[in-house]
Amino acid sequence: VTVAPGAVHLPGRLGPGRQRELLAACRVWSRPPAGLRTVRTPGGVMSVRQVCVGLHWYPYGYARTVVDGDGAPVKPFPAWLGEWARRTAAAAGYAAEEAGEAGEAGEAGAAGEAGKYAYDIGLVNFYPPGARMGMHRDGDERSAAPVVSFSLGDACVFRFGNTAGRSRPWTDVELRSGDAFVFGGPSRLAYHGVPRTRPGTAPAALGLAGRLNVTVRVSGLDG
Ligand code: MD3
Ligand code: FE
Repeated sequence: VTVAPGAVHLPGRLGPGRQRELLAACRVWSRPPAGLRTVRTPGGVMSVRQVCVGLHWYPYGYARTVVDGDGAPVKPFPAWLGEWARRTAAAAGYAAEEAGEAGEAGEAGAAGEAGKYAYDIGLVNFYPPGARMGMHRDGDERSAAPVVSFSLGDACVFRFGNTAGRSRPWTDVELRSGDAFVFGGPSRLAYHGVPRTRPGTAPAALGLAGRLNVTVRVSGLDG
């Protein structure tokens, strides 16, 4: 479902088994060192708690150690998460072959490999009941590759705005456990936020109280 140019909602992208797998990974990533932490921005303390793999996001940049936590090295970004993101981006119409410095379609081997979106960041947001995320845009990545988001647990209201500022017009979309959302092209720098979650709406079998969102991104930084 295309919500705005470049913004594609894929409801039910992850079945129950994949949701359990991703949740299990999030639980491992959340443990110290370099585990779940509270983020302090110049504007105050975020109600969402966060953990990153691959690269650590802090206001407003990326680092290889948890600069606003325990200083430990960030956990490695798993190859499977990059595959999930590439396949999901492809399902939303973003063909991996268009990325990077790939040659003509059909050209020999290297082009296909070099052309893959080199996803290297997993950013996990945990929303306890009552948590929200204010309208913002994500401009710290030096890559135009689409951001892929996976939702787990409680449903939420996701607010997708415009590139001009934090105010209207916007579109509110309900995101549920297992949904994916892909943001690329003209939507990549749009303002967005999560004004509320819906506590108690997580699938009972998942065993998650609250909401988790995993965004998969390309930093554009050298390995
Ligand atoms: C649109 N997370 O981590 S996911 C974030 O549900 C973030 O936790 C929200 O906004 C959440 O930065 C929304 C959807 C999302 C993620 C990244 C985007 C939308 C985006 C980057 C660019 C444009
Ligand atoms: Fe964001």
